[in-house]
This record gives sequence, C-alpha cells and structure tokens, in this order.
Amino acid sequence: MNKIQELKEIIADNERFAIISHLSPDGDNLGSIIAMTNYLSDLGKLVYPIELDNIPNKFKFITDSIKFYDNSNFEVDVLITLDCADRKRLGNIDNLFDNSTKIIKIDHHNSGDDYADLSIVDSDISSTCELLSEIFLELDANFTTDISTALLMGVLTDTGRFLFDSADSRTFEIASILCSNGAKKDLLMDKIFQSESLSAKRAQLEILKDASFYYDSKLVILEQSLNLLKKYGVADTDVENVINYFRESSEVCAVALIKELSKDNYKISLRSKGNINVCEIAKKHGGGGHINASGLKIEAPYKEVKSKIIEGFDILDK
Ligand SMILES: [Mn+2]
Repeated sequence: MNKIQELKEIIADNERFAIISHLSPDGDNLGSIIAMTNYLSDLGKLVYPIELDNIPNKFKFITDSIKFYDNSNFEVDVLITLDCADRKRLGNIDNLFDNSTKIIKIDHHNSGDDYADLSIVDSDISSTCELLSEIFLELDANFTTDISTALLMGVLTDTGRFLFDSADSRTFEIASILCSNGAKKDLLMDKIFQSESLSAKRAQLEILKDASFYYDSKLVILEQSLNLLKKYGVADTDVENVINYFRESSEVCAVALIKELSKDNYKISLRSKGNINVCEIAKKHGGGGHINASGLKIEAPYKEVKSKIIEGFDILDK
C-alpha cells in the first residue's frame, strides 16, 4: 500500500490527534501545523496542535486563528510531526511519544533520524507545506481558504518567495492551486515580508556593518550578539532576514550567521547558493537541514566557533 493511502487509513481509524513541529517555529512549520489541524478538524477529528516554542511576532496574524495547546500530559491516538527531521529538534516531548499509539512523520529534510511508525519524507520537495499540498490533493481534501493560505505561507517562506533552487515547476503549480482556492497571497506578502520594524532594520544594519569576509569574499560571516538585540529591543526572529543580504551578492556563495544564545553557546544558520552543500557542514556538528539552508549549534567561545565555521567552508578554498 502506498504511504499516503496508509495515512488515509490511520486518519479514518483514529479520533484524537496531536500535531507538532520543530522548536524555533518558522513559516513552513506553522503553515503545516495550521493546515493539518484544519484538515483534521474539518473531518470531525479531535485535534491538538502543540505550541512547543514561542511563535515569532510576524506569524501571529495567522496563528491567532487556531487554538494551541501546551505540551502537557494528555493522551492521543496519533502524533503527527511536521517539518521535523530529528526527534531532538522536538525538544522534550517524551510524554507525547509515550501517550500516542502511532507516530507519523511528514517532512522534506535530507537529514534526520527515523523516529516514526509511518514516515512520508521527500527531500526533493521545497517545503513541508508543498508536500502536504500533494498529500491533500491525493486525499481529495477540501482546500479551504484557511488551509490554502497556511500552505502557501510555508511554500513562500521555505523557498524565499520562489528564489531558492528548491522551487521547481511543480512548486509554482502548487502555489497556483493554492491561490485558486483562495490563499491570501497579498496578506502573506505584506505581513511576513513587508512588516519589519525600523528597529529590526537598524539592528540588521549594525550586524551587516561588522560582516567579515573569507575565501575571496565567497564566505560572509555575521555575528548577532545578545547585547545587540537588547540595544535595539528586538527578538532574534525579528532580525533573521539579515542572512539574506550578502547572499544576494554575485561574489558571495555562502553566509553564516552566528547567533549568541547564552555565554559560549551559539546557534549558527548557514545559507548558500548552487552546489555549496551547507547541510554537510552542519551535520559535522550535529546539525542538519537542506543543501542550501542548514543550522547547527556549537558550545564554545565565539572565536573558536567562528574558526570552526571558516574551516567547515574549506571547499571554497580554490
Ligand atoms: Mn521546511
């Protein structure tokens, strides 16, 4: 039996579902949670979307439409994880794993571990929301305005508005289907991509001003300190767009944004173009993601973190 038919049977045979995605929510994470929650609710199922982590301000306009639950002890029949390759990126959710009879993983990362009873994973697809659109099409789902808008949000955010290589002809077809079904494209473009605060922009300018360049400027390293966020009164999610600035330069192949989480503890976001595989670099330090967008964490003083990242990009040294 194909996996989507298997999913169909599991949905038909069960009543209570918990829906989760990875920590540090992004557009694809939240879009897929909202779409799956609406899809199952519309079928009359009991659905508990779980809020594992703080939702960034820019997504509040869309997440306010559904009720999130905290990760407290309750029993469900099925746990569905979306957009999450590694179990450890779900944080401490042992209770949910223990209290569910079946775990389903739906994801598009090309790294990760096999933690589910049923895994629908396709790393050639731009976003979990695009994959979910394909699944819903096969399940003959009703693409309501809410579902279509949520799915389009994930497609737009994970492809950088169709900029990245991961957006192929099918991505445009899916986007077209979602728009035909009432996805609020203009609202998404406005709220997600054109609503940054001036203080967030000023903080980004300061990060960019101190950029350092390696391998003939093919690699750019940016530093985001806790002090800087405090100075401008912004959250790390308010300035995450800063990573795209130098990526848009023809000389630059890759950008690393080193974000201070606490003393000697850093989260690093990596972005690249073409065949520069940053997922391989992230994996060396226990991280993961996609060929052109990955993340990792390193606990060490800043200087050490920075040299590890520069070393990791030695493929650029030619
Ligand atoms: Mn994703």
